[in-house]
Amino acid sequence: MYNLSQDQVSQYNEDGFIAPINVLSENEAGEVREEIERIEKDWPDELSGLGRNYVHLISPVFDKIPHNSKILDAVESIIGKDILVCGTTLFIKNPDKKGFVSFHQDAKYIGLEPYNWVTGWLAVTDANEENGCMRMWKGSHKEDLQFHNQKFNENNLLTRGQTVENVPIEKTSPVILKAGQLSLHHPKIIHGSGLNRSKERRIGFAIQSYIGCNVDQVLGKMYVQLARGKDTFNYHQHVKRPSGLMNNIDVASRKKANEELSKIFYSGSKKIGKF
Ligand SMILES: O=C(O)CCC(=O)C(=O)O
Repeated sequence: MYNLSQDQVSQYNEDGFIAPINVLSENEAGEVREEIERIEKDWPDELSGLGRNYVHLISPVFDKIPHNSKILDAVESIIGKDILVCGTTLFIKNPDKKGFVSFHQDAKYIGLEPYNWVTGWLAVTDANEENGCMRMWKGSHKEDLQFHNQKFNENNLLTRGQTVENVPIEKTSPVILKAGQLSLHHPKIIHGSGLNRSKERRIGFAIQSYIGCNVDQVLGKMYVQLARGKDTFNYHQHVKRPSGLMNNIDVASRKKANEELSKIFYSGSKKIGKF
């Protein structure tokens, strides 16, 4: 059992995140990277734009991640034993690009209520200050949701370029992870990440998010899988786990899931971004 200790749960409640949690070996993380690069090579458009979402529905290698029992043990310590996976997203920063993630709170536009949910971020490559690891503003999850400026800026990896302005960088903590390690963060914590100044890709596999089965989607429709326990509320559409890499049926259901997700992301917005 890899449940969090009492101290770790207290730390999560106090800071709004917990890291590092050892999940995959370096080799296993390397296999995930290979799978990403195989898909990029053989199906060049598949993981770009909106296609960076719900990737666990098209590849058994990706599918294994949100169902990993070490992650689920830790998640159970935070949201309880009935756990649904309602999304995955690849956050890739290539060294020759200027990608960044503005400071934001996940709960602002995602429509998941109540906040009995947690986001996992698995480092597929090392993540450090040089290559633009996430930075968390400890304790900011204890405040209400903040105003977000919707900037739709070119290199921002967020859907609307949603930004909490004037975050004091010196009060934020870098989440430094080795490939295969995970962080877990709270729906309301203010976090973001800067440029990749290294010569290698920085790849994060976000499980956004693990929700308790009591969590509803108030803005649209979500495709979920039962990861542990029971879904006693049955609020969401359940979707099958993939039977192979890029099988037609799986690709079609992921397409539907992404169309619905896009409606949620841009609910109430006049403009649509590229993800
Ligand atoms: O990958 C990043 O740098 C940011 C990801 C993020 O904001 C998230 O997973 O909530």
